[in-house]
Amino acid sequence: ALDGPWWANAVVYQVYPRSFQDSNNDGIGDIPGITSRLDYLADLGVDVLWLSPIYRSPQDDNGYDIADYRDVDPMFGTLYDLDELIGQAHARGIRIVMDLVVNHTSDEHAWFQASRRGDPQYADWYWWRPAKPGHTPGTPGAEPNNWGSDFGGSAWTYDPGRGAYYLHSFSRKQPDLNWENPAVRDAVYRMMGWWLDRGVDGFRMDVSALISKPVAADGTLPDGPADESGYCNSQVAAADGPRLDEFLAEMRSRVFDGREGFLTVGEAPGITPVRNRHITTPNHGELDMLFLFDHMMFDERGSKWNPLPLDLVTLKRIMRGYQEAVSVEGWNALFFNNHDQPRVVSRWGDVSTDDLRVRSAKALALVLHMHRGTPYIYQGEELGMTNAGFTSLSQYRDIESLSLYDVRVLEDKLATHEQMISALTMRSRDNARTPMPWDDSRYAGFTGSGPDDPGPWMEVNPNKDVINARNEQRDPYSVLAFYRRLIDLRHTDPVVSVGGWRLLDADDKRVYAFVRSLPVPVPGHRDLLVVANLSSHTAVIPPETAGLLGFDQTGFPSRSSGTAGISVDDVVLSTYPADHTLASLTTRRLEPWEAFIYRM
Ligand code: TEU
Ligand code: CA
Repeated sequence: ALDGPWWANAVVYQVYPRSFQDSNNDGIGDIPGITSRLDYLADLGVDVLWLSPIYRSPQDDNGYDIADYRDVDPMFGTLYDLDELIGQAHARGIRIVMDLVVNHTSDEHAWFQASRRGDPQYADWYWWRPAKPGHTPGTPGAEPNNWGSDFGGSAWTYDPGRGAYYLHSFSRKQPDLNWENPAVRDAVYRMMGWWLDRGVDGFRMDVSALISKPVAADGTLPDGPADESGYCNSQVAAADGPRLDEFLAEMRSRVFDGREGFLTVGEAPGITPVRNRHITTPNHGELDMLFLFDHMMFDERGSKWNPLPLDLVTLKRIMRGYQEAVSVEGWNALFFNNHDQPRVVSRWGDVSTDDLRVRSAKALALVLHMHRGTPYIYQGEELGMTNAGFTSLSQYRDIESLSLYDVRVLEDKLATHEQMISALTMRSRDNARTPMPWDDSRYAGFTGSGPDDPGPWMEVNPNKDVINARNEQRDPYSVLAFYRRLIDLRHTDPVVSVGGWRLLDADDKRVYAFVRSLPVPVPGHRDLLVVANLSSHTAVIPPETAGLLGFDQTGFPSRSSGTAGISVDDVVLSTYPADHTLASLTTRRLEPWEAFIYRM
């Protein structure tokens, strides 16, 4: 009952290299900077470090556009710097997982250059298609189908030299690779093996759900249902294509056979929980776990640019779907944050006062980390970092934010300037990309502030005087200290790592509660009850949960199992002092953002 894969009690930490630590004061984070902060990560207790892309790249999409898979971008350092990082991480017992961006390359990659020229060896490595019959190539409406790029506009760009369109699910500098071509797959697998031989421990596979496209028998790619932009986002049109399982299984056997101790996690918007179970069931030999996105896309109307407030009942329903689909086979990756999402404490927490920010950051962390699955922490989340607070377009750097502003405000007139600025404030990816605040100095210890230093590539969050690593390292009640406790609990308590999960009081609008328990009783391991008031109001512990705490149906402690016998030692962790939570357990009343783990 206590067996699980090694990653069941592991916690992964994602580093966005550009914004983590600058070592040479050019304003951009780099690999030696990450190495210099490994002790911070070891102290936090994380087991795996996932690095967003550091490969050679024109940086059109901050490195998610790769021009050479076997080299490091000079902006981030050298291959030898990376060897040093891998060695130093391993010396601290931390594994390194690299980002693997192989749905597309940069248009500056040698493969695309050769393909564009029509070089016979590479001609078929990308998705080249003719204009729609009866249309003049390169004119509006002549695109091969109605697929839209995630960054706005058509997913097709006409190349006059080659006389055809190429597909790009993201920017026109990110052409999609043609996975139907076995030579493409072979090149990818050999590159992956090269990195594993160099010492990396696995891969996070970018948009892994997109690699198999729905090709018709005549070679065309079919139209999909159009959204408010008039296009069908290619992430919708091409999600979970017909050969996905085949490609992933081939990759597994070609790259990983005979290797051990590695981790594969796929980014999978468009994959359902049931398909997640199939892909992550070990004997299907595909991927270890996936990032699903339903819980990142329900608090919006039409698109992420029309955000809605948190509806907790819906969030619970989605999370329950994820959990129940893999209760017997398969696994989950757990996350509320990454480099593409706004900060969760600004999104679903309460940042109106610092006290509420701290409590809501802890409550959200507690809920996430107590699910069954492998938790991912995105840099700065462990400090309770908030959104960037930008108010002007000139503060943004992200290609998505800037190009969607143009499309929605200037071209399609779907939003006014004010509406889009306010949408960006809530949803821009740059909210997660401000430099890591290490201390309260001018640039937060991220980069130099000497007279000749250029300063950071993106503004430091203005609240760095309050929210920074040094402050939180000194404070035993900080968000950072709380994350340390959560990680420690996963390392030491098998109920957390391999226990089952059961939702309580699904319809309660404020309280998120569930039970974790081992499938068969094991002496010394008691069930854990997780109760969290995810609201800024007081809340009543709802009936099903109260029943487990020994309240009878009239709401009073029943004589047999009442809360009378419980002690502070049964409160494993709480966002309030343990004796306060003990009192809450007897009154059935929860403070705003009061969240705790109770050993039953
Ligand atoms: O993101 C793909 C993805 O799922 C997008 O929908 C992403 O969530 C969206 O841009 C947010 O609005 C991956 C990377 O994580 C992202 O940084 C890259 O820009 C993208 O792929 C292309 O490589
Ligand atoms: Ca640098």
